[in-house]
Amino acid sequence: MKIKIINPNTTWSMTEKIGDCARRVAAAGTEIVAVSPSMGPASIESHYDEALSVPGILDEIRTGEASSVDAYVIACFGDPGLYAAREAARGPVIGIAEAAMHAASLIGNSFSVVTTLERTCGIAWHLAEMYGMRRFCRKVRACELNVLDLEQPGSDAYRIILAECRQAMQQDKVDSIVLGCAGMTDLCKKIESELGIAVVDGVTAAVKLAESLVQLGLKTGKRRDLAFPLPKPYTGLLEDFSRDRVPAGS
Ligand code: 2AL
Repeated sequence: MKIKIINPNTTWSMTEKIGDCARRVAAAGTEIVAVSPSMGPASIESHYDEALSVPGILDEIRTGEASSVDAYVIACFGDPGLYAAREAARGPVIGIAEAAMHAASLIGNSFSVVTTLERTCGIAWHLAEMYGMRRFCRKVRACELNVLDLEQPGSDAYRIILAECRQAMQQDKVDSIVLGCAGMTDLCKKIESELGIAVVDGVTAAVKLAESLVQLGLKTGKRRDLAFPLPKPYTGLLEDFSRDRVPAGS
């Protein structure tokens, strides 16, 4: 099967890291294609960034639909454009916050999220609420790191994230820690072995969930809320998103 992982920011070092970590957990027969859209923000750390990342994500879904992709992962912890992407795709589309929170809820009764900037904590709480994960989520903790600090060799990012995870473990009394940024995917197992607590990374959790759904033959429902978008013209910068027909099989 083919899983397309869309890193909605345009920082390719992060995209490559995400692809590498995904391939490490993927089953032997799974092809992982990791991409960044051709348009979008360099990093996503606000509602504004999220909104402007969505056209690029939908463009990647459109090309994926033309190249036999079985499932998609949106690899940004705000899960930007998740439902719009589901409307445009036949196969499953999984967001990494959604995947990580659900995985954490299956291995314990409580988790804390450790994310990048304080200003993104509201986004994580909003997602927890929307996914019915509010009762599992004890705290959303920020490290006050910019997303792109995670891409700087020799930065203090690992030490700062590890310290925040340790605080979460000791103060929040949780069963697991959810990493709140796709750029933290490579740190997951290192933090886990350092602290001795389950650490859930959304990128790898989403890949395994996507594989399961594809193997079960489950696709995105096209009968109601997530039906393909109606054909209509879009103007200006969005002209290329115009649809003249609903895809077959809807
Ligand atoms: C993210 C993420 O996962 N990728 C990105 O650019 N921004 N979210 C976050 N809270 O740091």
